Amino acid sequence: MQKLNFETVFAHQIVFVENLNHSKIEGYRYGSVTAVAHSNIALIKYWGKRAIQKNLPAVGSISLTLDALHTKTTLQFDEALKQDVFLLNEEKVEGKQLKRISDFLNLAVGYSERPKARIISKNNFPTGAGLASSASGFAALALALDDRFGLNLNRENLSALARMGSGSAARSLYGGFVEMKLGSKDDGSEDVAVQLKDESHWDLRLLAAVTSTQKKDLGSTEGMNRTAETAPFYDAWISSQPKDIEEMKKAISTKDFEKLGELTEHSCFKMHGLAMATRPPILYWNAATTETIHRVWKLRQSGIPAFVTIDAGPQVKILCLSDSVDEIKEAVLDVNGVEYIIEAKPGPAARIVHPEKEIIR
Ligand code: 2P0
Repeated sequence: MQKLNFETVFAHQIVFVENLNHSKIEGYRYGSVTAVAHSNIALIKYWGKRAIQKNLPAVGSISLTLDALHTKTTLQFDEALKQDVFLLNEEKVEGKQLKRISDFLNLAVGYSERPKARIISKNNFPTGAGLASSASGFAALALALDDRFGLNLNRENLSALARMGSGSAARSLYGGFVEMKLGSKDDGSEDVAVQLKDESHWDLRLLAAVTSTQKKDLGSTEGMNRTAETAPFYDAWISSQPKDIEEMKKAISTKDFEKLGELTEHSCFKMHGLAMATRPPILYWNAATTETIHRVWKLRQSGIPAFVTIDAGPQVKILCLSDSVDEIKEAVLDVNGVEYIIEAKPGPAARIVHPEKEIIR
């Protein structure tokens, strides 16, 4: 361990910003570590923050971790570096995106002098296109950081750390069905994610119909802050969320697929309706998004249980059961503008891996 003399937010497994100055960490580990975290799909959506600086969500949310979509991140601290180096999908990242990573490391490690980091990250899916790359990215980074500093944070505190990077990242620390809790305290101590059921609970399928691999014009953070400031239905969005959360938890534990699907679609369209009512309006969809929604609804009318959900991007995610996958794929691939489909199952928790042993797909 290399000794360091800067303050940290990690006081007794507590990762609250106000605990800066409370303790000193021992130091960091030489060499690199590699972590893998999977993306997640929100069944009950997160949109809006109650505290921007600490990144505290304004609503709780529920997600499903996805096996097929992941980020693999190798992290090394190196005192020889003059600034953080971030390679994403083999390309050097600079500017705003690098600053977001550096700010996250500063926040986690402390604002004082810290060794600079070399971060090599790979997503096995399109980045910044509404497939939750920031969720898997910050979850993997939080885990790698925990390892390099020997913090041994428990999962809840790891989720709080990841949340500081990106709200949805808190959920990617766990496998299966996950709840991001809405805290009431200003310090964020209750804003942690917990696992509801692990990935073996329910053999669902999530088909992501990719309609564009372009990066979105408006990031989620900016979008949700604009919504909070200008959307006339924002208060109703916040006040109606607890009921959706409770009903979704019941649908998951009883494996009620119709209810799970109905609630998932409701939360999706409530969020997008809210985004559309923002000034200026936010619309993440393209023509193929809308066409795919209608195609799935048509399939449902013909007796195939399938439900859509959409995040901050134009991809349509279709929740279904394993025996209808082929039929749905065929119908949706036929939609003009659908480029390809990613098939996912409930995925595992974020973990430290041997860099060579878990090959990115
Ligand atoms: C979600 N989304 O629950 C919702 C649904 C997109 C639509 O969380 O500002 O990247 O970094 O906390 O987590 C995407 O927003 O936002 C998101 P920040 P994040 O998955």
